[in-house]
Amino acid sequence: MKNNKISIIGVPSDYGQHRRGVDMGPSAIRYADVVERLEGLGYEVLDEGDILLKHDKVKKPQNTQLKNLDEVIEVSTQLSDKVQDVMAKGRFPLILGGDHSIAIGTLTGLGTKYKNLGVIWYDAHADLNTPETSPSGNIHGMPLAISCGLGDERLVNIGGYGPKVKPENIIIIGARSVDPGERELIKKHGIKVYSMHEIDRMGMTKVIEESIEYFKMRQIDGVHLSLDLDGIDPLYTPGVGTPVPGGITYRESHLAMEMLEEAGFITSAEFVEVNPILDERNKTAEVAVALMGSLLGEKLV
Ligand code: HAR
Ligand code: MN
Ligand code: MN
Ligand code: MN
Repeated sequence: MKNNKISIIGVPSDYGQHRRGVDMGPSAIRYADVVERLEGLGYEVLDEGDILLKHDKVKKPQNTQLKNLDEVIEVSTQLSDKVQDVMAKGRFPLILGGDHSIAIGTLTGLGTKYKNLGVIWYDAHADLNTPETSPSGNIHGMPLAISCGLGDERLVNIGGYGPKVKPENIIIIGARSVDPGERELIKKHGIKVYSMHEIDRMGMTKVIEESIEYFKMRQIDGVHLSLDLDGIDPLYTPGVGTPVPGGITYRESHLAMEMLEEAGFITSAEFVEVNPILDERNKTAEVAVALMGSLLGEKLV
């Protein structure tokens, strides 16, 4: 990576889903020595601290198809501003979640700078639900749809504009739990997906080689990696709210990160869905930090 300055932004939000504890993800990742790991690679690392969440978690009447809507809007708006500050300082934004709804804020911030952003969505899920198709009403199942301009207007237009990304600039890697409405959107909008089937058949090397070529052909002006730890097999990352068996292995994930690093085009990253309450001895946060190492240039020899 060309940028040698990294800013870490913690987003302790669990508003996008119903399991408590994912709000402790940023702490768990810091506890796993993220700053030390990246400093060890020669980066100048600035921990910008956490986004402050003002809302208290009192139960109130819910929009059942958009749970915690107001809170998600507030977190997203704050995070977007923070991402823009970090980019204005010429630093690489590294965002620590929090559940995956935070990607709405990340992409809102990034979209103010990158007009043709490529997005790698490393995830067991497609996160392409709309309020109409969502089986849960959990917004962490919607951020990719929202960022493409599909779904509730208030979410689609966060930051005063939308959409934030082009569906043709998205590559989903690791999908193995896709809802019927999401499948339709994938077909309709030409979103590129390497599900577990393709990863098994082609191998991760080919998947990433093709992804790099695809982005070059699309003439992207930046690439954001949005890595949901549930993309990896729960054997390695048990500390996630919605584990799905049959996932990407630990080594395949390192290989993917290493190849993306070699391509030299990642301009921001986020690691989400680390839930230390569901974890085994902080294993999931440690995997997250190890993968950040590979993404940012750590070599075995
Ligand atoms: N597709 C399901 C829903 O929308 C489950 C989404 C789950 N979770 C995530 N996102 N962790 O990747 O409710
Ligand atoms: Mn909580
Ligand atoms: Mn996700
Ligand atoms: Mn997921």
